Amino acid sequence: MSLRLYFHPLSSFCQKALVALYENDTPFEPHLVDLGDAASNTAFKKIWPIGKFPVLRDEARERTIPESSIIIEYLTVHYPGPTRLVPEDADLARETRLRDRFYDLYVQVPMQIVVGDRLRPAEKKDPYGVEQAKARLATALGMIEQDMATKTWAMGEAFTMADCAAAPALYYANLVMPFVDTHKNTAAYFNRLMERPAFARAVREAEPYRNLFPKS
Ligand SMILES: N[C@@H](CCC(=O)N[C@@H](CS)C(=O)NCC(=O)O)C(=O)O
Repeated sequence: MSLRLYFHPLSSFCQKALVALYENDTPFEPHLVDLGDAASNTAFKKIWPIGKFPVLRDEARERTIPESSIIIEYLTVHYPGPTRLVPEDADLARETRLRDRFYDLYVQVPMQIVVGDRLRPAEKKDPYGVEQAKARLATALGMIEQDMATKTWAMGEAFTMADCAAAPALYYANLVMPFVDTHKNTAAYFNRLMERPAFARAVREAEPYRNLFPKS
């Protein structure tokens, strides 16, 4: 098998890459990275010293591809399937990338700050950072609520990379700042994402690790 994905099932950015792979039934070898295990951590950092997953390895092309969006771009070019995750049209592709960036930077990243703070030792907490992250997340959710008033998927009728990013971003954002009772368009979009087989599979596969998620 040519493709190997270094990942952890609970990780939101890894779920984003998994949705892309599952969406097109792209065969790959899953390689679970346990950052809590010194040997696994060291081995992974030899592949990508930054130490963040997902990372895709393509043995056939001798390429190592970090960063969830870049992985999806790579799959779209070299392992295309029935769901075209980055549109061919340049303007639509740019719009897709903007929404992908939006979900990564303004939903996932603030969500990670809130969750990351829960894992910090008591004397290293950053309440002001958490406050700022929650404010940014609230702004982003308000914008999504307007954006999703009339659309099925983030780009309209076609499921794209932007939805791969949105699915885990909204899943975890809802645990940090529940929105389903206050943002009806976002909630309806989130329900559609939850029902999308590729994301439903990623959520199901993360279940055995759910107890690792810090609730507070
Ligand atoms: N920009 C990266 C972000 C990846 C990322 O933040 N991954 C998290 C898991 S969701 C991670 O590796 N965390 C471990 C760490 O930061 O040490 C991407 O899009 O792939």
